[in-house]
Amino acid sequence: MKWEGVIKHYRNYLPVTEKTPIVTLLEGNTPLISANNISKEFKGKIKLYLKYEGLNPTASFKDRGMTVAVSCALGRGAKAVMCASTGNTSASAAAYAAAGELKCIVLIPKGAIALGKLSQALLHGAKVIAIEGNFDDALELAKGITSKYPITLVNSLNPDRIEGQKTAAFEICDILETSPNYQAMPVGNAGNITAYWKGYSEYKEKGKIKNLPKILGFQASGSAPIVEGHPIKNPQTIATAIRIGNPARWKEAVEAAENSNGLIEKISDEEILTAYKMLAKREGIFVEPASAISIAGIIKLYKRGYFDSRSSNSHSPIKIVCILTGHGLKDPDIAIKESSQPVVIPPKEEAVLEVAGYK
Ligand code: AN7
Repeated sequence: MKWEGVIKHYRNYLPVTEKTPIVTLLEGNTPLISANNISKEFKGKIKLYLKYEGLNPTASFKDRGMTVAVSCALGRGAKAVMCASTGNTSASAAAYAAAGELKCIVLIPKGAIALGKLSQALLHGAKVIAIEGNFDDALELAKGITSKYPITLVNSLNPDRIEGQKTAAFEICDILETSPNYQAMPVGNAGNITAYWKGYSEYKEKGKIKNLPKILGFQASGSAPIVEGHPIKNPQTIATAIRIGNPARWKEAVEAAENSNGLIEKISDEEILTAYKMLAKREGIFVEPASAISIAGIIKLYKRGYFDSRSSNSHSPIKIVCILTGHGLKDPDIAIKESSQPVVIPPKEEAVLEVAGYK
């Protein structure tokens, strides 16, 4: 079947009418990949799937929400959109605004967004404004300005963003022909966890799935307001995408974890980087550090015995889907920093063979 983007595919579930002008870059329909090599670590207990959202048009999951947010904004006569961003939202907003011929203004924390994301927002022609502050400061500004001026806020506080992003949950169920037992994902501003939970819940209501997955959300240790139970003034983590100290959808994130009988946990930068390299080296999948937290989280819970009691009454492995939210090329600096550098040699066969281990 011809893929025409998430709005056309799931339009009965989305807040669009015949009149809504659809701005799409044919986002969605991302692969659900079996992590056959990493699954070996779990000794048959877990079957791990990876939802590779880095393969969306701007290389993150934000595109699902942005197609709906920008289309609906345009339908309501908007001329401009604004967001605060740790990077991916700004890249996506800039691209969809360009496609929809809207003005786009993005507020980013100065010096704290990955190179790939900045290059996208700039090249797509957004007005990129760096704030001498963090994401939370930028979001406060964006909320204030969009409440006073005719500019549509396209952060995930905008319900259209959540509507679009819930389509990833539909895709997972459509492909598996059931729901997974668990779903693991990073939590930053907490829009995406809200969206997935809404998606699964709607599919259950419609009778498309029988059971709801348990939702496992992960925050970086230095930026874990939900886990700590209070906002973090100066959040820190190498996973800049989720360097957020006061999530806008905090309450909804807690509800998703509690109502699904899942949890929200914190993971150290070291564990994130280990999983980041493991995904690249063992599965051939390149993600940005924030996305690797899903795998790091599952490994941590597995080692702790979290899944032990949960599969005792079944012989088949438990199905876990990890959401890989953004592509590795978004943050090339960290990839290079975490790798050994190329060996420099004279252009001689002997020298190549020696370095390659054939001599
Ligand atoms: C790769 O771009 O908040 O919990 O401004 O880029 O829905 O915020 C990005 C968040 C996970 C967390 N993974 O999702 C932004 C921004 C990646 C991300 C998250 C983000 P939410």
